Amino acid sequence: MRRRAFLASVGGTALTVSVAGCLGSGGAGTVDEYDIGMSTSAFRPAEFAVAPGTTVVWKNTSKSTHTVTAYESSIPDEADFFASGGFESTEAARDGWLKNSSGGFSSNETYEHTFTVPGTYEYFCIPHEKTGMVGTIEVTENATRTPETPVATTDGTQSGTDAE
Ligand SMILES: [Cu+2]
Repeated sequence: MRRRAFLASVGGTALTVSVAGCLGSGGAGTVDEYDIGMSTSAFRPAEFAVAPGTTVVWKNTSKSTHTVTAYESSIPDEADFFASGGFESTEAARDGWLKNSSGGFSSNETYEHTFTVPGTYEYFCIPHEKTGMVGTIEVTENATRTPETPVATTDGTQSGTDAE
């Protein structure tokens, strides 16, 4: 338990403590806000490896509208299908996009999915599939990106702020 009288009497010591705290959070704040960026017509990086249980964050770093849509025939059998917009199949996602651009997300918006089943996942962006906007997620125990090395949240809850 801390005593107010004690804190009030050691202002100099308190300052030292707060500086040490800043250094600590600065070290933790060097991670990026997302794993995979999206340029005008590409996922960057297009190939990304994560350990099982990792939540991958995509961020639209361009001015174009994109989707993240799995090829349901090119993901592990036991894996959950994933697509921005929450569709349950590749066909439903294509339909949704054609009818009202559903599933698309615009500049600076993010989409995330947690990968639990090891294997190879192929996905694409519906409006830019023809120009080669496809990507691969490899879920393997050997990946350096793990649930223990989380990216910063993009909703402002991260305490440290890095320079751009
Ligand atoms: Cu796209």
